[in-house]
Amino acid sequence: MSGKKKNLSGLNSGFITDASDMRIGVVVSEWNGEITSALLKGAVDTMKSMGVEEEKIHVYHVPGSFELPMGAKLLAANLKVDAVICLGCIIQGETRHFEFISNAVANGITKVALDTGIPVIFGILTPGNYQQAKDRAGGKHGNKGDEAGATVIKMIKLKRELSTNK
Ligand code: DLZ
Repeated sequence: MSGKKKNLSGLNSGFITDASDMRIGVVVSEWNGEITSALLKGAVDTMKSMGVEEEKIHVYHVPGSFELPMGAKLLAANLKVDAVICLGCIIQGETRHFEFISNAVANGITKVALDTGIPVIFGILTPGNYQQAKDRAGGKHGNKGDEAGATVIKMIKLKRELSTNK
């Protein structure tokens, strides 16, 4: 995860849609909170810059990344959201069960999206160490939160386009 192609920000350039009526849930892991707070700021700033209204962004926290799929499912079931963003940070060098947690989270998020039919965005860093996490949470490699914020709007737009063509 390095180099020019891997800069995570700037993905919304040239993309235009009306996002003012989009309702978006955000689930944030408390583990590695300094990093996940920066991801949250990136996601919210990007969504607002693309037209999402602040009061339509619903932010909830869970203890760790392992709880993100369940958090996403609870938001999807209980809030009238168009999509959910999951934000977390699992650091390989500091997490003994790195593979287990990362795979469980990726599979869980995929399952929630397919089961509920609403987009659930994977905004989770899986760096080798803490510095690599900082580099991708508002540092020299951009902010994966920005990427998640732009992705959620693109997926809602896609879903709406295909729904109206039925
Ligand atoms: C237990 C654990 C560890 C070791 N590392 C991380 C991590 O790097 N990032 C993260 O988001 N969560 C971690 N957790 C917590 C688990 O995700 C989970 O919250 C607990 O195992 C309780 O289910």
